[in-house]
Amino acid sequence: MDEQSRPSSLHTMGQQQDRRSWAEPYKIKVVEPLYMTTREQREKALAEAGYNTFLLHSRDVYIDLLTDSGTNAMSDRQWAGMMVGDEAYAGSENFYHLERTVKECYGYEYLVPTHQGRGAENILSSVKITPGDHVPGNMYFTTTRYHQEANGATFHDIIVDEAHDTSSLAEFKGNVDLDKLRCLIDEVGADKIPYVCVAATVNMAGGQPISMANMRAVRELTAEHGIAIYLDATRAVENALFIQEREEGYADKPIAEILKEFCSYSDGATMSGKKDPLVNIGGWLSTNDREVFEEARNMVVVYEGLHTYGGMAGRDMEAMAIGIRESLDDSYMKSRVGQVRYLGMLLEQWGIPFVKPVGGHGIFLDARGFYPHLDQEEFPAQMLAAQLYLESGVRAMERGIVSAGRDAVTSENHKPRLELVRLTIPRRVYTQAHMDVVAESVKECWDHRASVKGLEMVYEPRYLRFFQARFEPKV
Ligand code: PM9
Repeated sequence: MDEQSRPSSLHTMGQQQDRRSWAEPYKIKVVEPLYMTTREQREKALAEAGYNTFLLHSRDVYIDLLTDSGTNAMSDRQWAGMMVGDEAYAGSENFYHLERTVKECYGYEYLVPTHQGRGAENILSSVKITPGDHVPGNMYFTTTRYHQEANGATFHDIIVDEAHDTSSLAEFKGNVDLDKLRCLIDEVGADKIPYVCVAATVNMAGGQPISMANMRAVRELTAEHGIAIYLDATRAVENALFIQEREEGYADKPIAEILKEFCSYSDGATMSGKKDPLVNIGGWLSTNDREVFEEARNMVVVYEGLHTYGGMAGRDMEAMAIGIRESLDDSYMKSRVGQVRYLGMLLEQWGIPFVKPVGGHGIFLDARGFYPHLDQEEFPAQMLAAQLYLESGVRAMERGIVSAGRDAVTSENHKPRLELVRLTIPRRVYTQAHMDVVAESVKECWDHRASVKGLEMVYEPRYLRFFQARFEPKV
């Protein structure tokens, strides 16, 4: 129903009640059952999983907020698209559809498909980085930094200081600090910086957006030095909503237009299709640089698959092409972020500490606020995620010292200021009632916070340890 044909009472309600402003612009056609467990079952499951929520069986989880990655519900249009999958080894029709869609929606000239985002990161890092290089970014992301370091670069965090402060209400906490970038260029020289890695709605900062003005300024500064910008466009459409809401001059522009302008300040992008593009698997690397493209297209056949599928089935590429268009619908994006804000609003009323302002894809609980009596090396966020599961069967993810890993040179633990637990909201999957249950479950943990003890890490994998590390409770 469009605004004109809405009954006036509903229309008025729409103006007055927050809830109306983000009601889902879709209805449910297919459902999947959820399973409840007893506390006894959860205690056993958690112990077997070594207190790591990544190691739980999904059958033992009630509401799964581990990640918004690949957990999206596809639309009827996308499922219909799956039926026209062209599974030819070479030259799949669906690849050309995806290529056209990325060009039209994101504006990049060349596309290299990959099995998911880290496949694109691997290729970009190998193509662009020479050992001894430096890659600045607006906060690290786990897989992104891994590939940069594995290719011999040093990562430098150049995000604004507010990003590390859970209570700062700055509207664009994902912004690049231009002075930090300038200092790095002066210190190491522009020829040692193959590209600046700019992420939209910065995941590890709590899904915090970067402004158009800042992106433009980064472009101007790097252009002076001939440095390229590669965007982590994984959640760039979510970022566009924040620009529309908060930045002067964008209130009347559609998200699609904002996205295109935003991307125009970069030379290319890596994409995890499992987020914004509303699919369950897939990714891509795009670029406007013909040389980078040629090299990447050559590498993709070694690591991913032929350059017209890159590890995806034809049907997956079709679903992604359709999903990208759906993600650009303004009413969808408002409901998506609106649901995250609704959960934040519930937690706020009980004074539960989390990263403010609420970001795009989840609520990031501040584990230091829950457990001030725990040292960071007792893994407070890991423990909070475990406690939440124990209380309620809700699964969340640690985003603190465990995720941050160790320094590539000294092997010391990175000790991020942010010690967070992420309640990540899958797209189009859960209802408002689920958010109510989640909020009440977090409240239970909040009420019982004083008696909680820390964890000890008893198994630590070498790479991206948060996925598989095991812990035991301290006695
Ligand atoms: N993000 C997430 O849950 C899934 C894996 S890490 C726990 O947030 C960004 C900003 C991401 C991201 C994945 C990737 C990698 C790149 N950039 O998972 O390889 O948030 O498709 O993408 C996850 P893939």
